[in-house]
Amino acid sequence: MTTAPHFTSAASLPTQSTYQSRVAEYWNAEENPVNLELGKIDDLYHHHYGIGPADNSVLDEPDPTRRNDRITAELHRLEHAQANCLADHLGPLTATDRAFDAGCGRGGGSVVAHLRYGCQTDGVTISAKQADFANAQAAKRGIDGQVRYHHRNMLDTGLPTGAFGASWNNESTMYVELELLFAEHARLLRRGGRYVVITGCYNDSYGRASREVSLINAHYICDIHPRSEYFRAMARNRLVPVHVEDLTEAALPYWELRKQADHLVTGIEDTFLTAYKNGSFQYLMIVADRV
Ligand code: GPP
Ligand code: MG
Repeated sequence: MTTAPHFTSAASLPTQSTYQSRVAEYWNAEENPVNLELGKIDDLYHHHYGIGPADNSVLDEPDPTRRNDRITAELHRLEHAQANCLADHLGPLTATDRAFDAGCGRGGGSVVAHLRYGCQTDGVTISAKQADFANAQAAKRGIDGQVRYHHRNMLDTGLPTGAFGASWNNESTMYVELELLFAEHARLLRRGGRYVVITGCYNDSYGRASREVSLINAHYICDIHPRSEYFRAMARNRLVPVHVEDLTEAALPYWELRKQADHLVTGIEDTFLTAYKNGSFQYLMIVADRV
C-alpha cells in the first residue's frame, strides 16, 4: 500500500518551457531571405512587416536581377517605415534615457531608436543566435556601449526596476502571456514612461480566431491574442492607452508586393492578405503611458 506524503515537494521546473524551447529553436534556425536580404541593404535587420504606400513600379523593371533588387529594397523601405512609426511614438527620449526592446530579434528596432534619440537600449530575445547576431551588428556600428542585446526571457528580464523611459514590443507579444508581459513592462518603466506595441491581433467583433489566424499561429509557432486582451491586460498593469491606431489598411501594400516577390516569399503572404481583408485579423498599434 502507498501512503500520501505529508508534504508536497516543489516540482522541478525546466528553466525554459517546451514551448519556449521550440520558439527559440525556430529563431535560432531562421534564415529567411526576406529578413536577411532586406537587412543586408543597410545592416538594419527587422523582424516585422511594412506599412505605407508601395512603389509598385519596381515590378515593371525589365532586368530580372535589378527587378529583384528593387523589390527587396522597396520591401525594406516599408519595413523601415514601420520601425520609424513605432520609434515616433517612443519619445521624447534623450541620451540619458534607457529604452527596452522586448523580443528584439536581430536588433534593428533598437538601432533605429538609438539613432533617433541617442538613448541607450536593451533588447532581449529568447534566441541566443539572434542576441549574438544583434550584438555583433552593434559592435560593427561602434554603438555596442549604448545598444545591448541579451539572451533572456522578456517576461523575466532581470533588468533594473523603474530604469526605463520607454519600452516596446514590435510583433513579439504573440509569443507570451500578456498579463505577465505587461507586468514586466510596468516594472521596468518609470512612472510616466511610454510603452508602444505593434501587433497582429484577432478581431473580437468578428468572433473567435479565424482559420487564417490559426494558420499564422502554426506558421510562426505563436498564439495571436484577441484585441480585447491587450486593453484588459494593460488596464490591470498600470499601462493607460493614449493612442490606438488600426494599421491594417496601411499593411496591405507590403503584403501585396511581398506576394509578388518570388525570390523572397515564405508562403504566408496570401494568408495575411485574406485575414486582413475578411476582417478577422488586425494590425494594431497601441501607445500607452505607465502610470
Ligand atoms: C515577423 O517576423 C513575424 C513575427 C515575429 C510573428 C508573427 C507576427 C504577427 C503580426 C502575427 P519575421 O520578419 O521574421 O517574419 P517573416 O520571416 O515572415 O518576414
Ligand atoms: Mg520579415
